[in-house]
Amino acid sequence: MPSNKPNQKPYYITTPIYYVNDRPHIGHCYTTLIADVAARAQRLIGRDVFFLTGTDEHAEKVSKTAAENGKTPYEWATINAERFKEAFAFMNFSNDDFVRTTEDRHKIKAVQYIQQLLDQGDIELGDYEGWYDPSQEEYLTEMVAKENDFKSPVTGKPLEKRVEQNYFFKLEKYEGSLREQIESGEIRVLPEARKNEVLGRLKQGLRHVPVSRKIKEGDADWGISMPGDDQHRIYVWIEALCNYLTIVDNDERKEYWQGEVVHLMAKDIIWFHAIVWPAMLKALKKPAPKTVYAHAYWIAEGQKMSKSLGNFIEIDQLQAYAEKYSLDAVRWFLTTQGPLGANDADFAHARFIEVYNADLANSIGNSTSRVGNMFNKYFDGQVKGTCNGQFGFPDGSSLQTALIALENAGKKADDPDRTFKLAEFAGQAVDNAVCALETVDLSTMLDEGRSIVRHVDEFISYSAPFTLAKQLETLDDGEHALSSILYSCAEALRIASLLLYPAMPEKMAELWRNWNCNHLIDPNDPNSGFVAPLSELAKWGGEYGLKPGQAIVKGEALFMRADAKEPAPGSEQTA
Ligand code: ME8
Repeated sequence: MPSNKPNQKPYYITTPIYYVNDRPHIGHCYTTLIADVAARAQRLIGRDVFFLTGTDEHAEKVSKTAAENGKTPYEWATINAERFKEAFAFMNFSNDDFVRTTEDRHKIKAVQYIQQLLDQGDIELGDYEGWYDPSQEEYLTEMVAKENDFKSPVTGKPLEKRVEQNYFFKLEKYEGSLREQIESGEIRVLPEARKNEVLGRLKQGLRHVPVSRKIKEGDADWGISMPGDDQHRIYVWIEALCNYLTIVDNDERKEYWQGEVVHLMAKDIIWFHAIVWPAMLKALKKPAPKTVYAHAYWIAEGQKMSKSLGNFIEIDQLQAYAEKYSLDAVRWFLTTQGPLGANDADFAHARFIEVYNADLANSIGNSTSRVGNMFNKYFDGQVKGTCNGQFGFPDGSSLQTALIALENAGKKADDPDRTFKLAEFAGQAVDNAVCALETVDLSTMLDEGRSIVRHVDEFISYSAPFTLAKQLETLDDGEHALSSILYSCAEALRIASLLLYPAMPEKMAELWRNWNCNHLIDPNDPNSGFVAPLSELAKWGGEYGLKPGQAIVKGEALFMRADAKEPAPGSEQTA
């Protein structure tokens, strides 16, 4: 049962480590963005977070493309690892580390784990015949190969029948315990549809998996040797999975593996993460990850993205969008419209504009600038008085005054008995958001933030403070009513901004600077830590709430409205 009481254990979130045969694209940025949003949200609720991403370098396809480009594998890996680092810095990811599997800190530990498995008899030498997918560098079972017509299920390229003498990990030994761990929820495979898939495939039985590749003539000198046998290299997948542990398997970071471990990836590689890796961990006598979350795919303008179609959304295109609409708008669109659930999501320009205008320009952007403008116009840019956010009750004189003003202006409220409890509404939204975070349900978390903004919009339309402002002379408590309404709107928006921060750190920090909110240790740095946990920051009128006398600077609108007719940035097409 999810709870809104933050789990106090350290939180360790990872992304796949990406192949460096090529440049990063939207898919790599997406998974890392989701991890970033989750990491920022967990830090916001006050947890000790470690967020790891990085690059997977010892793949055959890396040495092949390096040769095609006239570079050594390491030179080519470095060029692309730098591109990943730059792209991730551009996306404003807050990863605590970036691992390259060519680093000693990874290689040394990975070899130790393989050695331990050899010593224990979990790994043995033997003959192996199977269907190899060279584009994915993995063996497929006979059944999966047949189902896919002996073509790669990911790239459609033909599979190769390979017979090799290899070292194997006895995966089948862990079949029962894996089933138990997944069924009982000790390892949560999310979303639910993926859990059923994994359990279904597990029913077909497990067999041992190769953990090495025999060196062939003409092979590039690339990869880590099997301990005690330099005729074999550690199979890239097995070595890559170890990164999650190698980087925290030391005195300073070891508590992260004892905490809550969350692995994020797309559905293509769930098997390795939900089955092979937990079995290796069991054999290594290490705790299992708590969550294995496999999202679906991005497609582009309705089509699967592929090299042959040349329709991959590259980082340059995301940069062009960010330049035009702001980076946080791109982060927002990808996070809220992406394939976080079981279904693929389409990156379409028309949809981007629709979401940008509806969620950002017309909603959070418009609400904050309206409220800021009213403070400026009516109260010299200062918070006047506080309010408990309740309107329409026997003691809710403010709302009655607003309604009188409305009537004086010749308008009637649709429902004169309507009540508003903004503080309660915002508090409930915060609780719901914290609950949603438990299952990495980031869309719900962000939607709770948006629901507060919508509620404020509704309250503004209902109480019409701009009409009230014109009647101040004729109403006894008009000024008090106006300040109560504006305070309640601003305080609710401030709480909403906390929930929206993980997706839009720069824009929310901009708002906090304009409104002089001291949520961050350094208000000028959207990546600096929070001064207190969310439960304190989000308290209505609490220590971090808006205070009488606090300056509200009008500032520029956070998001300008976008014109749907403008061409998609970074392309010639029109929407
Ligand atoms: O598989 N939509 O690396 P990789 C969404 N090195 N996400 C996508 C995507 C798309 N269209 N395309 C790719 C590897 N991704 C291994 C991983 S981990 C121990 C080793 C994302 O470069 C998604 O996260 O092929 C997917 O799982 C990952 O990129 C695959 O990255």
